[in-house]
Amino acid sequence: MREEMTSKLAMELEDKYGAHNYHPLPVVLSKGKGALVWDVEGKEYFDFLSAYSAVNQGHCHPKIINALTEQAQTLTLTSRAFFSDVLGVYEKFVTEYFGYDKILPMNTGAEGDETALKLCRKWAYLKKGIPENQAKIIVCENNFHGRTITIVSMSTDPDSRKDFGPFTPGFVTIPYNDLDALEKELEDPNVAGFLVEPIQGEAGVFVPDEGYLSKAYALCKAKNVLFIADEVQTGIARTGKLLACDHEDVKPDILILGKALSGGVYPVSAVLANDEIMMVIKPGEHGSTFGGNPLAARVATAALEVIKEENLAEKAEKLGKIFREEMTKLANESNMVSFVRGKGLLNAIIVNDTPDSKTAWNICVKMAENGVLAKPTHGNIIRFAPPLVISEEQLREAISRIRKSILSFE
Ligand code: IF1
Repeated sequence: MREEMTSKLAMELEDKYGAHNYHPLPVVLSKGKGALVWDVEGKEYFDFLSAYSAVNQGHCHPKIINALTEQAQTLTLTSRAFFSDVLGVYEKFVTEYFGYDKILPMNTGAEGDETALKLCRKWAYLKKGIPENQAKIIVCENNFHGRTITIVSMSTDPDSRKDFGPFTPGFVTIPYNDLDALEKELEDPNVAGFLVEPIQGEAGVFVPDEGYLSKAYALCKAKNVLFIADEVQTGIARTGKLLACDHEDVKPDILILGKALSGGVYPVSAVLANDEIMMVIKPGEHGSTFGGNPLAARVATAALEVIKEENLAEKAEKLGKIFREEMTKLANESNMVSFVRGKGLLNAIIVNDTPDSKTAWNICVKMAENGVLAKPTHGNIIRFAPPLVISEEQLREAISRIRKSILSFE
């Protein structure tokens, strides 16, 4: 007989039997629908994290769930040792959707970044003529691209790196949003690529200056260096355009997608590029057991159709403006909030306290009590990223709860 599940029991089980690689808010979720989630005791919350922008289409979107359940009863995994009747159809759909010749399908965002790094290096040796093992890839300080050893080798966050060495060589770090620093590093003929988040999510929703992406792209093109955009978090309509790069009409040489590519229903990631880059990888040189599986292909297709059918990019643009207006009013009223920043429905408030203070955490605990879920990113920054399907009425209700929570600390 299964013991009656309670929040308390669920937390005890995770504490006893699970690795302690997270410090979750004390909330135990058991149901999700659209912009709403419910805990074990039935308390309702607005989800303002969306699993870090993986649930842009809303929790358990019926169209995506139907695609999942239908395919799950037909064929889930073949490996790439064989063809399937679903993968090619998906590959055509997604390459036309984003405007590239080809896709290399993977599963997690980190695998997408790793794939992009391998693609960039191989292109450097076979096409740019950089001497073998000399390729360098430029990355930005405070980047977040995942948790693998090579990816944390690019990180400047001590917590991501400590005691995980030795690290992968071949990365050059420059300040984010600094074109002079980029131009200087691009003088090195062995630079193969520039990997960048169009908005730095984990770092605290750092939106670069207008024109940064397009000027960075131009500097890379002038030096035959690949512009690689990690849109795992900013992509799929989150920032008010299909891709954050679209705000500046930048078309990355290599595009990395993940998270909401599946609407949060299944791990699906993708690397997109044109033939002169993608075709440097030959059979047997890269892949994964689950990469491009029929379930992922059907789920991702449905997830991308939902984005267009429900105009979620336009919604994110419109509702994001309302959110930032209201948070700016709050910042003017309360000395708890310094300011708000973001694009579309990827926003963050900067709490007026030191990064090592517990204030942001305590605000998030109070917001949870008031029915809004969010989590601090670094120290005193709280990221707000609701599912893009949230209605204006729901958004305004959540904003009033956020206000109430923050003003209760005055
Ligand atoms: C965690 C952060 C966000 C990403 C970008 C690649 C990946 C991510 C721009 C890797 C993943 C996730 C990882 C998750 C929490 C979350 C996160 F706080 F870790 F940094 F969103 F900001 N590129 N971000 O944001 O994708 O392998 O996870 O599928 O590790 O706790 P993944």
